[in-house]
Amino acid sequence: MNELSDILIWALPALAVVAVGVAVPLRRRSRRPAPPAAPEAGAPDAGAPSGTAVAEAPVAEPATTAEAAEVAPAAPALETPEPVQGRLVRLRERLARSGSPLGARLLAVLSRDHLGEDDWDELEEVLLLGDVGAGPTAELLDRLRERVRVLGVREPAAVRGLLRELLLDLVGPDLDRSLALPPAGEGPAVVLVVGVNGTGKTTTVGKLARVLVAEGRSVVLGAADTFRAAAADQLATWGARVGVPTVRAERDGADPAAVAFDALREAQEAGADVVLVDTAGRLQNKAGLMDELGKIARVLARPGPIAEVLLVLDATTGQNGLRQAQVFTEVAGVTGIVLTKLDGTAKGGIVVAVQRELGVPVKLVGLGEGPDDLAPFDPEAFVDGLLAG
Ligand SMILES: Nc1nc2c(ncn2[C@@H]2O[C@H](COP(=O)(O)OP(=O)(O)OP(=O)(O)O)[C@@H](O)[C@H]2O)c(=O)[nH]1
Ligand SMILES: [Mg+2]
Repeated sequence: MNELSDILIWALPALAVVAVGVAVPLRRRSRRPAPPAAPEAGAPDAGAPSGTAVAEAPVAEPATTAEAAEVAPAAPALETPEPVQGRLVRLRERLARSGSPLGARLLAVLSRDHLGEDDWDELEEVLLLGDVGAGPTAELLDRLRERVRVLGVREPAAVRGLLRELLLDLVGPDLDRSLALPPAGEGPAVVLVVGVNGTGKTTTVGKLARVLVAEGRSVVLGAADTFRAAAADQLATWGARVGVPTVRAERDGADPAAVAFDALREAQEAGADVVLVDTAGRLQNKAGLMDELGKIARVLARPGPIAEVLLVLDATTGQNGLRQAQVFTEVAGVTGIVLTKLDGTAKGGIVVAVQRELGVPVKLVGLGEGPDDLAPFDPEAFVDGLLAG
């Protein structure tokens, strides 16, 4: 079983296929860069409806931003994103660390020789605390009890093996979790990123841009969060670090759908493979936000279907986040979930509940605030991480 899981952990999802030896022939930085100089507000597109600007990349690596205006970059100094492969191992390690209260408690109960009623109750409690959700927990325990009884399994290791199998079943080992992106050169494919404020949308867009760059794809970012003044700067900073341009509004409060449209047009003109569109998570009122998201989605879908609508969910908000997510799913036609902050929670069971409630697979997970702390979701690695006590 373990051998099998190890093999599967290394057998990467399509997303992660081409990550090493990529065409990012760049110097690795040992420190976080200074924020890029104020993006040049050149007018690449006279007459663009929203008055957008493209923050061109690459940028120099100045000691100070003041210098940046003067120092013309002789050679672009960009970061080389970490290969995607190693991330799955880190996923398992981090999950093991953050999820250990869950794993340790599960294993503590399961190491008892004979499971009595109190033990089963305790298992239920542990799973509920881990945010697996009431329905899935009941289902899992019913099946586990049945198997233990029918198979006459007694040894703790064998019961643990059964639990692993059932958990994996719940997580859905066969769901397609790859990003539906066409081969390089056939783009631009649109990836729209939505979610409640603070869940990690902008960070995820930045990390995902790095993954795509590492795969050798060309990317354009669209800063369709025009609600917050700093949002476009935050996004442009991510892009500049890996040489990806950001299309942004020239004034705050511009129409986000127009920015999204301009980003798509820029990607088309530049022959880019993917355009990643970041959105706002907060507006004065929820109805306004949903109207706006609907409009962005419609504009982006004009030339053809949107490749992916990724809903970003913060794993630490548990079941609450789930209810909020439902609304987004209805408005934007979500095709995949990005579960962020899994590194900071012992409630990894939320993966199961999320997929159940929303009917959409978890495709990516955020494992920290670092630039390369985004990994393809791998059910085997995830369950092993959960069960590592
Ligand atoms: N530990 C951890 N922190 C994360 C992760 N993803 C994002 N964050 C942090 O969460 C905070 C919010 O991230 P943002 O990307 O700004 O969130 P957002 O959804 O764009 O927020 P709004 O633009 O306000 O809607 C930042 O401090 C991120 O560093 C993750 O996977 N793990
Ligand atoms: Mg944001």
